[in-house]
Amino acid sequence: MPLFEKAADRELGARETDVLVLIDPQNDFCPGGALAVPGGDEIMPLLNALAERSRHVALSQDWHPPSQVSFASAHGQAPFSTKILSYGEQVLWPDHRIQGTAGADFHPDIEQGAAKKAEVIVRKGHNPAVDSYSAFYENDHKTSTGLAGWLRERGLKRCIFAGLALDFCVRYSAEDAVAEGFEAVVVIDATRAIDMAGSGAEALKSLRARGVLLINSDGSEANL
Ligand code: VGL
Ligand code: ZN
Repeated sequence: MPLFEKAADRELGARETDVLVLIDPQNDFCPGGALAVPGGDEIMPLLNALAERSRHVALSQDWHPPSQVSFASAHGQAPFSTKILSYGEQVLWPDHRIQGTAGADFHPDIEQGAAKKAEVIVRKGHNPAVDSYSAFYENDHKTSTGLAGWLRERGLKRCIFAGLALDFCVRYSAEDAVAEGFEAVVVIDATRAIDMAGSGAEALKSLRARGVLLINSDGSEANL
């Protein structure tokens, strides 16, 4: 079966019920930042281009207090190690995206572009005791950010995800979108992965298994 049954799928974001959800396009995830994702800065112009052609735009912003349970510094452990916390296994990260700091700001391209069009900005990870990868739920998989309700009340049905990082916040956002009954698409060339311990490949496998459509920004099948 062809990937694109409808020509409209090549116009991702153009439908009245589509929403482009740009995940965490912030300074700390770009080269030179506290938790730099390789090539993270390269996708910003593409995120803006997607925003321009999208009917609705939402942004998420990783927004941590100065001390957060996901920070390695809070546990005296090495960054990128893991720890079992009350809500499950958590990767421990370098301190990043602290509220009100330059690292937590959107990348300057986004400030000048997609952020101006965004109808909503969802901040997440502000609970000191629970991290939040997904833009829908904290990592306890119970505490809602309110995004699903916002989307429903606005009558939006298809979430098109791009941003950082593919294997953490983009992945879990897309998976939660499906769990909440939305259609979910990930625009692969508009993401970059952290790719620790095989997390990139695992994310793609899991996204596919949950029925998330993986495509490129030109509408072609993501060649993965
Ligand atoms: C993210 C790790 C920690 C992300 C945020 O945006 O993918 N990953 N905080
Ligand atoms: Zn974070």
